[in-house]
Amino acid sequence: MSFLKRRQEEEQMKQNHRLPPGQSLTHKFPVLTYSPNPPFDPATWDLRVFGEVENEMRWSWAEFLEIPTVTITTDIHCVTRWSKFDTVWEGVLFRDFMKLFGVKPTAKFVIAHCDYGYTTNTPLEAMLDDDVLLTYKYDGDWLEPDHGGPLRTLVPKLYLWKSAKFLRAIEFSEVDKPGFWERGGYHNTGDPWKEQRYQRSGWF
Ligand SMILES: Nc1nc2c(c(=O)[nH]1)N[C@H]1C(S)=C(S)[C@@H](COP(=O)(O)O)O[C@H]1N2
Ligand SMILES: [Mo]
Repeated sequence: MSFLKRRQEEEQMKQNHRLPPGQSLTHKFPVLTYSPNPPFDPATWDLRVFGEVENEMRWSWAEFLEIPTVTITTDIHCVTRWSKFDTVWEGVLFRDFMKLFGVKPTAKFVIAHCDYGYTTNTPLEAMLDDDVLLTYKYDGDWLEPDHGGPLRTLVPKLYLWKSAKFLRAIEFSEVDKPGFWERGGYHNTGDPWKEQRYQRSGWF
């Protein structure tokens, strides 16, 4: 077998191992939003944190940009069956962000609230991983509105609908509160490696 052929096969094996079941690789970056992109005015935009926290807080855009960031490279997986490898994101590490206001031990779920009413729920535990961000830069540039700019959550270990675009508030809750797609029939957890795509309780 030629050197090149072997390298190609190795690459393929690597990709197969990285691709969750039922997914295919894309080099594009598809856009999936049920709403229009919200207008963004840096003078009036804010991000709020509320619920089971020690201090409910609010950041203006300028204040939010003061928070230290990290940059990560990660694979992302959409329930519509595309995956994209090695995407690069800069943002605030969620578990560091939590130290700014303190989370009460009663908090068990994180609910992301977005412009136009999109919500998505995630167990707090899943938000503590070292790849969960509040992100505003993609591939070195400001996050485009199509991909959730100015600010979105990034939870790469779950299907991408759990990564909330146009994020405006984060709720820490004692009880689970299924979000927009979760109420619509998407799986409540959404682990791509377990193919947790849909559950039968929703509107389809
Ligand atoms: N606010 C908001 N966030 C959202 C959505 C949405 O419609 N509104 N769609 C979700 C879905 S279903 C997916 S697959 C991803 C798509 O992210 P992308 O458009 O950057 O690929 O965003 C998720 N976050
Ligand atoms: Mo999606």
